Amino acid sequence: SDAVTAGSHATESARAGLSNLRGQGAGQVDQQRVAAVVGAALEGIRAAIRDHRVTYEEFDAFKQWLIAVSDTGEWPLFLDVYLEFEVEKVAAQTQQGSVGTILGPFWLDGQARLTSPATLPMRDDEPGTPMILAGQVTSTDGTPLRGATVDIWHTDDEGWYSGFAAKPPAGNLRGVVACDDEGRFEIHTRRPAPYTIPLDGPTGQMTQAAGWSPWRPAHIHLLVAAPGHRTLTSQLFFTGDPYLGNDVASADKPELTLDPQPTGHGDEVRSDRDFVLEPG
Ligand code: MBD
Ligand code: FE
Repeated sequence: SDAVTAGSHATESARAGLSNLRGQGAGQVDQQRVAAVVGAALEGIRAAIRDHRVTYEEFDAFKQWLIAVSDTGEWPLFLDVYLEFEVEKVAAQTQQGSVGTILGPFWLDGQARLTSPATLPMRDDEPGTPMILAGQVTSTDGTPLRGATVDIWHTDDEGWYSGFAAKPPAGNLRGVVACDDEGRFEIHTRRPAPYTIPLDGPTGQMTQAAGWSPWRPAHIHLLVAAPGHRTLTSQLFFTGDPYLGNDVASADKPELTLDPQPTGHGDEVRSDRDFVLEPG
């Protein structure tokens, strides 16, 4: 199924790749913090059981649902859709520079290394509107950042991510672009499409059972990095997208909206966006 394809690849990628990106995890955690955080999480669930008089039938269904999340490999999807935005908000309270948002489950390590101006790997007949994303990476004091890179990934024109769906070839619409000596980048790609989480897996089924929208607005994922600076994790969205403000992953922000304009070359569009990185 689509859910098992996406889920198993996201689980594999989370196991292998996340430690390269954000380090080895929390390590040894203080007992008081375990009791406080895990205790609060469990008490939230117990309160839901009490307040809504949850039955044994519902408790058993919950157990089956959790087992299905594991069986389909959807833990990365479920966690990044329903919880990551709160972790990102906590982190953002102590961060300077450009506004960021969540990483999500579909980043892949080790993609094509390109040099700006760059065209992302794509099929000869890659469908969708040609789009240029260009800008400059600077430090918080305005210094252009030599050695900056823009790791970029997004769906194709049908809403599929390469590496997580059968259709797009490996590496499609993903790349790590080296900026010029002034931190400038110009990336040629296709405009992505809105994305629905898999509807045949437990995360999508729970979402629909609650009557919530399973859609994310169309978005471009970015990791903007430079020597001596904190890597910015962000996404860019599009003005007029019907799913803005109703993102199933609660990750869209007004500061992150693009309004691409025609370049005059066929139906090509372009957006310019600069990024400011915090030293550290
Ligand atoms: C996505 O494409 C995504 O970016 C997130 C955060 C969650 C699910 C699918
Ligand atoms: Fe995404």
